Amino acid sequence: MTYECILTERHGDGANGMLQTGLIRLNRPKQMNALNDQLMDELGQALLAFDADATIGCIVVTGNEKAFAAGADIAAMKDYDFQHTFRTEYISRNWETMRRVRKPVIAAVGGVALGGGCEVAMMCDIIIAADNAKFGQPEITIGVVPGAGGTQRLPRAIGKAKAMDMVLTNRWINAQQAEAWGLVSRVVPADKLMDEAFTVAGQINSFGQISVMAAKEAVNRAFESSLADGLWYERRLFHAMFGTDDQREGMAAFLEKRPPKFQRP
Ligand code: CO8
Repeated sequence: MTYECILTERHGDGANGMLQTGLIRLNRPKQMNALNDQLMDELGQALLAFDADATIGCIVVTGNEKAFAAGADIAAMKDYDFQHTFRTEYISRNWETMRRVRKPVIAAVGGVALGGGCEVAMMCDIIIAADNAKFGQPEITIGVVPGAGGTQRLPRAIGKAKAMDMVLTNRWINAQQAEAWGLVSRVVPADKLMDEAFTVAGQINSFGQISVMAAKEAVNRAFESSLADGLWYERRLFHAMFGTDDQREGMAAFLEKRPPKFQRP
């Protein structure tokens, strides 16, 4: 598959049945990786292709050292009108693809993650930030509001007060604040960003794939359900794990004091 607005590669040699990591690099450097329709289409296709590839365990999405992404492409959308966008879902039809991905997706964020860029990062399961990263929702400054989760995922991540501050005043936060506020899970020096992302992905890849996918599903459920429903769902998934070879192998290996050999494709 040839893409124009993203680059893809596989990371890891896949030796001894080790799962590999799929890397997707947003690649419109002249536009600070502004997210146009083509880029979002390609991102969705690449995500689904890696998700369907049995040799891939995790996906890393990144940009470049200046920009993860500076938001939706303002030049591309400036002349849109409501009737056209509503009818065709132009600009929104391809922003939800990430939700269909069942394997973990890690955002490795260097530079700016603004507007739709911050929203794409928040769609991922884990955000690792370079120490030069900046997060913001500047839509208010160009006469619109966030449109891909900024008003929904941000308050869930950092709470209403801070989310309101960012969305209403165009307050940007740096990597350290983002970590302290709970938006990102790790901050590393910029030149170590990809090493860290691949280390985290490699660690996840070493575990049983079914339990990894089930764990992702269960955590995401916490944002979609009541506590009682979520706890019920988690318990059912926990029970279901006892139908897997990986559960038998994982527990046997622990008791036999040896590394587990989880199922591989
Ligand atoms: N769209 C289009 N082009 C952009 C964007 C963008 N979002 N951001 C930067 N660029 C372009 C600039 O126009 C410029 O192009 P050129 O060289 O041709 O003039 C080039 O990238 C470099 O940008 P700057 O010269 O401005 O570089 P600076 O280092 O001075 O500033 C910034 C970098 C801070 C990133 C600045 O460019 C900026 O503020 N960008 C806009 C940020 C913004 O407002 N983002 C929000 C956009 S709206 C949005 O994301 C809504 C998402 C909703 C999705 C809904 C889907 C359903």
